[in-house]
Amino acid sequence: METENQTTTQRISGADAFVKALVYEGVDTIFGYPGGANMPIYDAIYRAEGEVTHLMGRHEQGAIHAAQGYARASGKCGVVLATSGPGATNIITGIADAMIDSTPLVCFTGQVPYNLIGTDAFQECDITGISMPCTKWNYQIKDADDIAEIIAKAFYIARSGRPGPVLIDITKNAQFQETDFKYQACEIINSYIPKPQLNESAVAAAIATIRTAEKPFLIWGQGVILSEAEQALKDFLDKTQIPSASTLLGLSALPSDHPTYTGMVGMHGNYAPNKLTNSCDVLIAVGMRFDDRVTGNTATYATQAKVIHIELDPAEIDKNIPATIPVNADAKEALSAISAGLDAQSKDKYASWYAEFDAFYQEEKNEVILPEVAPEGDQLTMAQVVENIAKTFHRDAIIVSDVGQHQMKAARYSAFNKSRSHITSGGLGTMGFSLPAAIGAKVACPEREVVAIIGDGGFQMTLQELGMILDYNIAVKIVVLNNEFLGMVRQWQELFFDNRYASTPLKNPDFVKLAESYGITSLKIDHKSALNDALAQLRDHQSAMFLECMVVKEENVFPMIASGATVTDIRLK
Ligand SMILES: Cc1ncc(C[n+]2csc(CCOP(=O)(O)OP(=O)(O)O)c2C)c(N)n1
Repeated sequence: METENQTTTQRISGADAFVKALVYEGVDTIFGYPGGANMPIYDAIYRAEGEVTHLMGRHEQGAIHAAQGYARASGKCGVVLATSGPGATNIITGIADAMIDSTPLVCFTGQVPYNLIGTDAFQECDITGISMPCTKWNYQIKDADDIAEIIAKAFYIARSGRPGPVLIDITKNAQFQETDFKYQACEIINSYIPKPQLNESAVAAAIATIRTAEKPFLIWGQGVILSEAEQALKDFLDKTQIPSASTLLGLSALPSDHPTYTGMVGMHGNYAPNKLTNSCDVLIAVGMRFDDRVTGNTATYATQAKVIHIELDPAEIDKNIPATIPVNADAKEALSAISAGLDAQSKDKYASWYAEFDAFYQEEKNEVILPEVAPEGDQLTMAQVVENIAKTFHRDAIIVSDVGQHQMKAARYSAFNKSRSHITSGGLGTMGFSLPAAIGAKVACPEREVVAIIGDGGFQMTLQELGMILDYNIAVKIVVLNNEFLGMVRQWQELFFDNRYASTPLKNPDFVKLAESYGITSLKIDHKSALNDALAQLRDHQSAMFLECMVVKEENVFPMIASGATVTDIRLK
């Protein structure tokens, strides 16, 4: 519990009340950007010296992605503060990203004084209206007396149940106005039930179905991480020995070398788990939402299987794939309860079923993995760089990838020992996410190595956040995989638009000089013989370091399920 209650009242300004409320919620770090409509709050943070640390982004989008990285790495609520109008709209991408990836965030925006609302005042914009479809809850505070109660509610809603972003807009008059401050943490809201009760008959049905399964298959998603069900998942798999696979956002919930692990599902996932989704007789889906990047064509997805869908959010059940046995519950509780009703098995029980996975894995290894990680010649491939990052950092770093080909290579070739070690923009696919999110992750986990893996396109979307590294001396390691293309779009142009590379070749600046101009030690390599030494330098460097790797220009990401195709149609080339 991060919250604490206060019994006595104090007469203070709304802005001071804001800071106190944050402290009561256990917030130690906020990311933001100042402006006219949040100046009283900035002044209160300044005066409260040391109570909460504020880190200034160089753009509000950078600030909110940093808050997201902080939340994803730590499991705590990320907090962001922006001014009104353009400051507020600049955080919308991050809010939408946090909503679809279930990231707990409380976003604060300044607003013009209440008496000016509706007058098209300077920097007035209806941010509660704009953010309504992409927040879990939003509210406009117009009176300082509401600050404590609304902030308490905001944190409760953002953190509880399926986490998500909340936006609180505070008018400037409310920031100046005095209020009798008293803090009471929020523990219940009528009509909001964050956690459903485990349904015993659904658990019994799941147990009976898994007992009789001959080819069961378990796919887990980020819900496992969000409900801290990592150990329950591991125990379940250790006991049942059922083959398992992760979604993109579920990566790192289970160590990559777990004996039941068969790889990642999805458009650019591994061959075997994708193919065999359409062969299993029971599909156990845990804390995942059957995203279209996972299912391909839903009409032909796992239609042969009985689907046991364990999911906290009732809206996700039957949304994309009908559940034979819906288990609307917290993943940890459900996995533990189902596991308790099953007998321990050895892997032999499913030997022929595992053999099917092994055969497909061998095919993928020969056709894709080996040629990518050990290519002929001295050119660098993305896979080589990613695989060697995993080795050099002893599978122990937090990997924060951006969006594109390198993201898929980072997911495919990284290896994880600990949960919350893979952070990426999964649902929204936001280019520019990685650099600021890695900064936020490093702030949250200063004891861990954080490596941002970024494409040359995505790097240019938020590279101004190198300024945060300069300002606060944040020791993130940045690896830009430079193919001089918007690679993922180029790949689609090659495959589906007859090689017409419309607006995908990139003319890049001198990234090394640029990073150096922010005081960051930088290195560029273009040969595989230089890779290991460069990565060792990156690992051993005590402060931030930038490494640009010139990689094969027209490399593709395979396997691939073409958009809208069936998972079984996954291609190796
Ligand atoms: C903000 C945003 N704009 C556009 C896209 C569409 N998009 C997806 S991947 C991609 C190319 C990314 O190129 P780069 O960052 O160089 O990475 P690469 O694919 O080459 O690894 C683009 C343009 C996006 N995901 N996000």
